[in-house]
Amino acid sequence: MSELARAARAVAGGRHIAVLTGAGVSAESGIPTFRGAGGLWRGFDSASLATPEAFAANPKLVWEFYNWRREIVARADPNPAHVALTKLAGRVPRLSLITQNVDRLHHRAGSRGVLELHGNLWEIRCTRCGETSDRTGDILPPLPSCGACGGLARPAVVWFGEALPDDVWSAAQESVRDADVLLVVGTSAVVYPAAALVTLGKRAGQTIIEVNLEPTPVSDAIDIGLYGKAGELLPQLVPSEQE
Ligand code: BV8
Repeated sequence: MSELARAARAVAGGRHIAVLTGAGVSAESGIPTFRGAGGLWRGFDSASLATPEAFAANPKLVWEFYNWRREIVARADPNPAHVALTKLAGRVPRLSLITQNVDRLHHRAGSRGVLELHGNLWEIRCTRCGETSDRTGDILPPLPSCGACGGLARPAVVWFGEALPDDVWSAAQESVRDADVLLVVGTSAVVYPAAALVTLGKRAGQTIIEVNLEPTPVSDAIDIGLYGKAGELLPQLVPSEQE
């Protein structure tokens, strides 16, 4: 039986599918990934701009980086990988979608209850009073200010060195602990604690399926590896209505 057939069989028979996605699931929507060729912006490594220190040192530059990403995401559409996960949620008893992405393309594809480990690009948060506001689709000024107190606002994402939102992180661990299948899609699995969800799944004895262009540091822990584009592979894992 091919790896693809094994994976489709595991998914169709799953009681609770946990899915962990990374930037690779949005690549076919034209969103640059964090690492690899797309990971550079004006010669800056994306990760070096995604830190509180970079923002404190040069908020204007960091906002230029995030406004550039907001513009790209605003013009992008969910791709067949996002749509397949939305469909899959309706074809299995339970699906938990956990993402490292901040583009909300899963939401735009119709996924519900998405656990955003690293926040999102559309909301901004005041660095003074903490007020968070949804600025989806807005073109922001070079240094956005808080609507409530006028303080400097920041992107409502989790930067390197910052803790993940407690409630989201606990819910993600809970979902993986309970799942019997873990689908790891389009992540280089180098960012923690998100990548630790794979080890958690392994310990829980579930079937782990990796969908990526290439193997990653968690590839030894998985049971089935599907290497190719998520937009082409994920639709083949969705059980038909009859199944
Ligand atoms: C924390 C939001 C503690 C911002 C992001 C040393 C060892 C281990 C860990 C650490 C360490 N030093 C520091 C750390 C911790 C650090 C970390 O993990 N660093 C790594 C880089 C070494 N982690 C943190 O700082 C985290 N916080 O630890 O806090 C703490 C606790 C209490 C109190 C205070 C502090 C916070 C991490 C969150 C950082 N924020 N994003 C923003 O987006 O601007 S992470 C960033 O990387 C993105 O969210 C991205 O999603 C994420 C992971 O990257 P991927 O999604 O995997 O994307 P990537 O480009 O890497 O890979 C794409 C993959 O897709 C590739 O594999 C490619 O082959 C594949 N692909 C491409 N195209 C396709 C495809 N696959 C299929 N189909 C395709 N078409």
